[in-house]
Amino acid sequence: MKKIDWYSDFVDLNYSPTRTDIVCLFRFESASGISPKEAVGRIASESSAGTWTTLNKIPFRLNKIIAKSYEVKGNFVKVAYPIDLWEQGNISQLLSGVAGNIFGMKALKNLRLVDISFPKTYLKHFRGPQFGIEGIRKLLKIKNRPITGAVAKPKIGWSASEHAQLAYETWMGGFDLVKDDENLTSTSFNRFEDRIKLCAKMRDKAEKETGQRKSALINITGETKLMEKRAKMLHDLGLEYAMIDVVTTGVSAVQTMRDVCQDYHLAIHAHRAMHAAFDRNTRHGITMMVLAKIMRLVGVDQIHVGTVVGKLVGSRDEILDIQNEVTAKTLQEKRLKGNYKMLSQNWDDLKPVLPISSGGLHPGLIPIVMKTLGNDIGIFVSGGIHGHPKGTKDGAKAAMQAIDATMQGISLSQYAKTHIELKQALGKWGFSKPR
Ligand code: CAP
Ligand code: MG
Repeated sequence: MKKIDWYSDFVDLNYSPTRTDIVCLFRFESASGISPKEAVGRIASESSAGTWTTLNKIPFRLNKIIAKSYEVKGNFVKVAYPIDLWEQGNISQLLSGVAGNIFGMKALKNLRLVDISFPKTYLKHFRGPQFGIEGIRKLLKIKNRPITGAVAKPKIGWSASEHAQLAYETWMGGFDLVKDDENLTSTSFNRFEDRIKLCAKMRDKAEKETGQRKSALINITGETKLMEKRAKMLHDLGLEYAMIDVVTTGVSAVQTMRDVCQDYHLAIHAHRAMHAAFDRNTRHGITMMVLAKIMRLVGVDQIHVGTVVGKLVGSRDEILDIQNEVTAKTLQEKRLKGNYKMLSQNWDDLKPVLPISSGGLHPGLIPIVMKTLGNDIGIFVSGGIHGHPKGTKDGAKAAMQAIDATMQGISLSQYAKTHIELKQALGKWGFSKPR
């Protein structure tokens, strides 16, 4: 067996991936003194079966499982990974490979995992979304307008009963969903057990009074056994969703909860708090698109994708790519000015995930969000309703009026002439973008 040269043997520009390879797209910057070929050899080596030095003996099968950097264009490299490198259904192990040590290699100044393309033979070991967009719309009986939701604000501070009251006002203002904030799980003044009982009661009251379906995204985030216990409590109260902070709990915990939520018929709302720790720097880390793809694979039903115009970072282009990735059936490879942006992906029969646009929104920004992302989304307006001059219920009404106006193609200024709550919201926030 030829001695493996640990780096150049992981580069084969004549290689073309088989239909069972997993392909990763990286953007890399070599450290000084390291050629691009050495850099891409190290990326493929360290993320598959190599090490930093040649070894006295190597397994006979090594050549069959090593990754190959096979296409280099500028700062972009595509790496193909033989499927036998990966344990079926184990997404944590995949990330330990393609998103592990390589980020710390001294041979690279920066490295960004831009996209991963999963072959059918890998997809088939994952459940994917239980409900998907169609199932969510059926659950809430909302045919084609955006699904609406709001977080009780401030994030933390209300007692369980105050929280449930705020939820009631939000539902009575016409919103479909109320959501716990990402850092609200259970506190001495707002215990999980108390909050869900009171929210379930207020939800039934709001449904009776409005004749509309209402639900709550209760944050079950915590240790996995605790999340399982909490999911059962939600199910026993007839609530339909479990909210999980998918980054802080970890992909394996989400995988476990996907199975649990199947048994309890709970839709999963994925909050992505902490994602900006690794996806904000465009030269290093992991894109939100990769995280969103993994969450579709594992099987969440709703996921935050950004707003473009709100208070948190996320360019229009990036957010549209993420939205496409979680909703489309197949995606073609995409390049921008010669730079790779997205690999092709066939999602087979994995259901689409509802993209949630949230963060710094108020009624004045709703038209631009709908113009950018369409109507097959969730629009979450939180501070933007609780900060309404006349309070939460009128704030929710104002946001619903902004959606109605946009669905009818009427300008907000025109619609506000006959809708006081919208007029008051525009009086406070206008069409301003928060920072
Ligand atoms: C929004 C929010 C959400 C962000 C998360 C907040 O509240 O509750 O967590 O939307 O960002 O805590 O900021 P506001 P993203 O509507 O009052 O801003 O959706 O980008 O993941
Ligand atoms: Mg929040």
